[in-house]
Amino acid sequence: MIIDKEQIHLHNETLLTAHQQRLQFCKEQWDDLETVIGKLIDFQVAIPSWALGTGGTRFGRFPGGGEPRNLEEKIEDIGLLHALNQSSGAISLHIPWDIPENPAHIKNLAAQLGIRFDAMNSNTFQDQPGQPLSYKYGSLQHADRAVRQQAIEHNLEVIKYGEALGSNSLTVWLADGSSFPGQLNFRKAFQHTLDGLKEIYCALPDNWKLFVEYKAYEPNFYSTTVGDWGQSLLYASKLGEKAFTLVDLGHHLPNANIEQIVSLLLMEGKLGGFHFNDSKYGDDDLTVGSIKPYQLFLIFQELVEGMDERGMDHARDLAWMIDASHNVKDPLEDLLQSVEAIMIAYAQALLVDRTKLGQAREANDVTEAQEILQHVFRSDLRALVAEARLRSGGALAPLSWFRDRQVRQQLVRERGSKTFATGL
Ligand SMILES: [Mn+2]
Repeated sequence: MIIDKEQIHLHNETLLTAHQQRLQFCKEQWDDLETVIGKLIDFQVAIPSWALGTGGTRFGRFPGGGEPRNLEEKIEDIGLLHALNQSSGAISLHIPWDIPENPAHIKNLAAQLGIRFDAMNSNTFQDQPGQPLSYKYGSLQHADRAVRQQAIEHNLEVIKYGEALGSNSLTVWLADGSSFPGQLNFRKAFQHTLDGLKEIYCALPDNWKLFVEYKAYEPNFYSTTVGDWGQSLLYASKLGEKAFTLVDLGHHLPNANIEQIVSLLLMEGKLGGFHFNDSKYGDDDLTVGSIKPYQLFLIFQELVEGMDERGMDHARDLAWMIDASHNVKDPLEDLLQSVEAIMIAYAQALLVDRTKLGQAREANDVTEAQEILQHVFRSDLRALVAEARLRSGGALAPLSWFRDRQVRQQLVRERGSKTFATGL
């Protein structure tokens, strides 16, 4: 389904007066909004191919119909999101779920929709049909060299697919670990994993990055071989300058101070990528900003401050991606909400008065520091995000557009009500 730009234009016209009033209100409160709007226009968040279908748990999955049946339809869905919000101009693929049979055709289709290929993702957390050896007891950490070799070769294959599509990074998330005390020699598991990552790292093309993603627990429940940012940083530091830590919001133990983690990783030049989602209990994969929007803002405030400190380009120097798998919402509606939440938090972070915050910190004025942050957090900046969309050719109200035009119903008619997208 391709969106007609004229339809978006007509939709925007009906909302324009109200939008301009809200924008004017922002302009009266804040200085230098043109810079902020320019940065919002540049900022793009990649959508993973596996978030386009309804997620599930081990207890069940309840697909909503009209899910993309193949890679082409996944790209079309992201094209639809991007046409509406102009901030979803990248796709992150997963191998083997998204093996491109004809890379040139796939590349061309994505280019037509203004979509580039973000990080490639390997999968050694499941056994695939016909796979000779099992990952039941891990992949790169495995006691058996042959299993480790199979996992390494899979990652090399993922790099090849990525090269064919124009991606320039590989994200490795390992489910490796142990579920019971005594199961694993921690040092051996680490060393095997490091050796495997070294072989993968050596096969990276010159302009590629390797992201080492960590996760505290699940599917293993006693130890995880890349379990936290310290372990990830250890691997990334030993691997070399093309290796970075990737932070996924949902991959921490409850109440972890993620804003402090990103601040220190940026200080070390080792933060490479970021996965957005939200959670109440663990890796819940909920809509970004649906549970802890203040935490999201605090993280963005550290991201922006830390990137500026190093002279980094907000839009290009980190890999931004949504990593969610919601069970009960329309995936496309959920992604529109997630991108909106990210853009709002980013806009808020851009408007923090850092000079005043610095002065408050120097004076140990804790109350004032809180006031400075919460003043921005409690300001309604949705009109700024909408203005960035409007100037880029997107819709003023993407979710309303999606519902009013009955996009999901159209997709169900095109694809059927019993479709299953590959994913989690
Ligand atoms: Mn992730």
